[in-house]
Amino acid sequence: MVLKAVCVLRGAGEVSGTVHFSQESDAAPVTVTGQIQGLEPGMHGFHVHAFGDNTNGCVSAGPHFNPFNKTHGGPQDENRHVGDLGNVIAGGDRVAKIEITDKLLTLTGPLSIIGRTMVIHEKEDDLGKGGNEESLKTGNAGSRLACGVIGITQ
Ligand SMILES: [Cu+2]
Ligand SMILES: [Zn+2]
Repeated sequence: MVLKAVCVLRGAGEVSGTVHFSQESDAAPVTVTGQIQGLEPGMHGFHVHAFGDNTNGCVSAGPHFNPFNKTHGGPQDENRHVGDLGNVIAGGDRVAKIEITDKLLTLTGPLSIIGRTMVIHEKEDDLGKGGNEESLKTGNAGSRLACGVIGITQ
C-alpha cells in the first residue's frame, strides 16, 4: 500500500507552499514533491523539525528531527539529522519546485515524520560545512519563513 502525506506551509510573510510525500512501502524511500512560492531567489534550507507544534509559529516546531542523535548535515551525508533535506532553489519567479527522494525519511513506524513540521528557511543551509558550532546544529539557515504540520492524506 502506498503511504501518502501532505503539508501546507504558511508563515508571517508572503511565503507559502504545498508539499506532498509518498512512499511505496515501509522500507522504500520517500518522494517529496511540490512547490513553495514567495521566496527570495536562491537557496533555502528545507527540513523536517521534531514537533508538530505551531502554537508560537514555526519556532514551536523545535529543532531538526534527529532521532539518532547525529550532527547536522546534507541529505547525502552519513552524519545528518533524519530531517535534513538540504536546500530548495527558488528561481527569478520566486518559486521553488521540489523534487526530492530521500532514503531516511519514513511515513510509517515510530520514526514517521507524520505529525512533525516541515520548515522553509530564510537562508542557504551550509549542510554542516560552515565551520562553526551552529553549522552542526542548523546549517546556519536563518529564520523560519513558513512551516506546516505533515498530515495523512488519501
Ligand atoms: Cu529547519
Ligand atoms: Zn539538521
